[in-house]
Amino acid sequence: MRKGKFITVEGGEGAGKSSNLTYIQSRLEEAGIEVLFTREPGGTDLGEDIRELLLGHKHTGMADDTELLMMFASRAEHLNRKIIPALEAGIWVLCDRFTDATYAYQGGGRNISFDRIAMLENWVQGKLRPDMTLLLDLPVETGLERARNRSEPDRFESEKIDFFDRVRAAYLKIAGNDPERVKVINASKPLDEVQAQIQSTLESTMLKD
Ligand code: Z5A
Repeated sequence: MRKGKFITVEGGEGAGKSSNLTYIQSRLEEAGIEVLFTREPGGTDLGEDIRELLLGHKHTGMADDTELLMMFASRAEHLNRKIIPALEAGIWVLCDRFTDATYAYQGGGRNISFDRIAMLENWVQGKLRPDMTLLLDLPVETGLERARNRSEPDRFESEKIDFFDRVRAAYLKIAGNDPERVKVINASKPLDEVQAQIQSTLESTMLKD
């Protein structure tokens, strides 16, 4: 039986997930909530090994289906070993990316059909879905510009701009289809304004009672 809440944070390149995840965790903890912070792909020892294979440049020509299945292999491990036990213990889970990223990157970016992804989602997750998802949205060019000032690009960051256009469009499509769960945050604003939007969204949803 689930008792904790499951919150995920999504967005394209340079959307500011890292900058805002710490902020979200602090707001939840200030409200007296025990939070497990984790990420995908990864989150477990095995998942982090899979992450290295997925993001590194060793397997640059990896088949799209291999990439998709490895995302879900990492997720199956993460759910069974970490996410579900935490939720059952009443701990809230705050996850940096989850299955919406698969729809956006493998679905939108790589053109794998949403139906095929949904089949794996149902298999691996059963009925489990995030209670709330914050989608940090911004124009692709702005995000890439921000990301360029950081570390060496990983395998995904090395994609061309039309790939990221499809990723963004897929995220916005998901949000349009599920507005109750997915809250779109305008991430092109300065950081303090982005965090104000996040705070007011948390207060009107997860921290309402
Ligand atoms: N992936 C996938 O394909 N399928 C899946 O199912 C899953 C994932 C789960 C790894 O994700 C990759 O896995 C990801 C998709 C794929 N593709 N890529 N790349 P990741 O989340 O680890 O990687 P990332 O997207 O590159 O996240 P990141 O490195 O953590 O970036 P970020 O969190 O979005 O940005 P940031 O580091 O917080 O900010 C970037 C810069 O902008 C930084 O200098 C900040 O100081 C600055 N910043 C942030 N906010 C602002 C504002 N508001 N104004 C100005 N500047 C700002």
